[in-house]
Amino acid sequence: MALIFRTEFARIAAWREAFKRHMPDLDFRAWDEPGDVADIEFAMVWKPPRGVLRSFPNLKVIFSLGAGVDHLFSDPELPEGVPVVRMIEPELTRGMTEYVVLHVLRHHRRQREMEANQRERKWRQVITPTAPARKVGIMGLGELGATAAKVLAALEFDVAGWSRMGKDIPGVGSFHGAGGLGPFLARSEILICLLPLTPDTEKILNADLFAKLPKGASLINAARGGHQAEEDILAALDSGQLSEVTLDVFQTEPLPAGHPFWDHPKVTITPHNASITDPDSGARRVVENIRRFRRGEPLPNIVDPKAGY
Ligand code: NDP
Ligand code: OXD
Repeated sequence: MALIFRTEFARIAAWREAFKRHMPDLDFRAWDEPGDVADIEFAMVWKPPRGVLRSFPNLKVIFSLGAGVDHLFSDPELPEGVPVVRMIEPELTRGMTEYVVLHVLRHHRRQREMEANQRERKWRQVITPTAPARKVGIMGLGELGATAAKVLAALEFDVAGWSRMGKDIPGVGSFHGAGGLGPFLARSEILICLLPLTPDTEKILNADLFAKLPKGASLINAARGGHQAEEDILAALDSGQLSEVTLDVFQTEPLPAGHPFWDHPKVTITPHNASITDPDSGARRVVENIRRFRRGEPLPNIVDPKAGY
């Protein structure tokens, strides 16, 4: 029984160690040393090159190294009938909650302005509303969005979310579907995107959507670069429709050196590290699933290929 592993990050040693700890008899193979591909039953991958997963004839389960699976479903040669299990593990969720809370608080308290004032030695008190008077909107109320929403609600922000189906989360308003989007946007002063990237959500963060937000709203996108029309973000910042944006993800990653986002005074950039799967907790989760699979039990978090998330 072999598991082939692929990451873009230089943490392969940590993953190898973690799998050894949690399942000592697992034959862990790095992507560039696959050995006899007939042995490979499991793949745990991030952005595998197109078509390669199809070349493992006995592949039983594909585990996504990330919560998002667009990196797999964009492969037209993804082997049919092999279940794709997405990553849900507590440290990934925790990391995203930290990111969202950090940047919501920065936007809420207008921290960018304070830092700009400090650079110019300006003593200027900026008065901001209280948390209950601040309306925060989260697009996507799944594993990550719902957890962040609950923590923001515990800080007493006025939080609502938008999803495909309505949700019942104490202290969090719920909007859903195409009909719910307009009213949800109309109340969102700080908008957070935690949607999966699917054909329905591609370029959803565009000029039409920004026009439906209150003037001067701000945006945090920690989901995918494919959600954002980057020219429209720049235009909305220039017009004042958006007051600031925090972006963890981009249409092209790494963000090209000449991109106008880099030195835009109203843009905060992070390098797609809002949250990264933790090797110990991620390997533990995959090993639990391999054991379930061996016992013939159903696996949690199998992606519906039709929905794409
Ligand atoms: P989930 O699948 O748990 O949640 C997705 C949410 O989006 C659900 O609430 C779903 O609605 C909603 N949704 C999906 N499609 C639509 C649509 N067309 N209209 C309205 N709502 C929609 O995903 P996670 O919370 O685990 O992760 C979200 C995304 O975050 C990932 O797909 C990934 O791209 C990104 N991510 C980014 C990271 C980073 O470091 N930047 C780290 C980890 C993840 P419903 O509940 O009704 O089905
Ligand atoms: C993920 C990511 O999808 O890190 O988990 O982007």
